[in-house]
Amino acid sequence: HHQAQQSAGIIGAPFSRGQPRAGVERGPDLIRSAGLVHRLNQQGCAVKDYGNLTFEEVAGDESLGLMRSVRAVGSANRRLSEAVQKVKRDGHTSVLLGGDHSLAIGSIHGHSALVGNLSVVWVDAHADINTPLTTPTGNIHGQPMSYLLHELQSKIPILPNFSWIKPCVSARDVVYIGLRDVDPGEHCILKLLGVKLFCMTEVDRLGVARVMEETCDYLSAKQKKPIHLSFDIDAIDPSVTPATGTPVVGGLTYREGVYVTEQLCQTGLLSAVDMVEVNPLRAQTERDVQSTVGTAVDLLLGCFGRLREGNHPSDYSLPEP
Ligand code: HAR
Ligand code: MN
Ligand code: MN
Ligand code: MN
Repeated sequence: HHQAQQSAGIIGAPFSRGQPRAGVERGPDLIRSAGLVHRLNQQGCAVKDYGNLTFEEVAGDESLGLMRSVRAVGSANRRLSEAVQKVKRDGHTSVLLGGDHSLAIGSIHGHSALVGNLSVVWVDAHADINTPLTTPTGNIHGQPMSYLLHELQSKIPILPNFSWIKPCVSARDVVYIGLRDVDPGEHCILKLLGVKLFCMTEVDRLGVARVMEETCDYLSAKQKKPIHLSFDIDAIDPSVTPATGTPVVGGLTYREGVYVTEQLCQTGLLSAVDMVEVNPLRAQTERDVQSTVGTAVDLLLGCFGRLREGNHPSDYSLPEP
């Protein structure tokens, strides 16, 4: 059950315009400072760090009804999509360090542009599937899935800097894990499209082992598509990962989160990962920041083959006396 090591191509996206709270743009550098690259190398994973994207100020980005920073989100994601395509072209598993979850638009778009049809595993307290017309907040980090799904295209209005986005994911290829704060419009969409989901009720009922067994069975039933894991740190319980913009009580434990990443890694299909919504300015204490960032790193290590039973290189030779 040991997977061949995959290399990681890291992209930092210090971007926060998909939501109103400052600080989430510090995510990429914080996660790197916690030793991500070194620890991936230590576990035998080759890493290329592509550095941080830079995002120019977008002039005249006035609100469109409730929707804020539409042009900035559109152009940042266009950049990100290009960057993910480059990482995939170079043969790496793409690792997006966010930034807010609106970045999933460019990350999934770019991933799909290079590998074709893919599966999406969305681990989040929230469904992030509001359309610009159902959003109760106008925050685009609550909407990325709506732009990506083929089935929702007739519900999406024309938006500035969004015309490059081509829907690239089918509802049947999506699995949600960890949901516990879903808006009425989102719930209607999820039921209408019959999206596979394991909300916290299902995690309670089945346990995480069965949730992951069913997730992997569901995704490999038809054909084995590359998997895009979009991990919002707020999926984990805020007692563990409090440094995030919209914490919701009653989340996944640290162990459940790590188990999700271990099992997805073992499929051998994991092709891109997003780690988003780490916001140090939302923490009360430095310890809260460390707990949140440390958990984000451990989840990423799990994606690249770290096992809690321990690991050793395949060429390890026991020292002889
Ligand atoms: N559903 C709400 C909205 O659309 C809040 C969702 C945003 N929070 C997130 N996304 N962190 O996962 O605005
Ligand atoms: Mn083993
Ligand atoms: Mn969330
Ligand atoms: Mn999210």
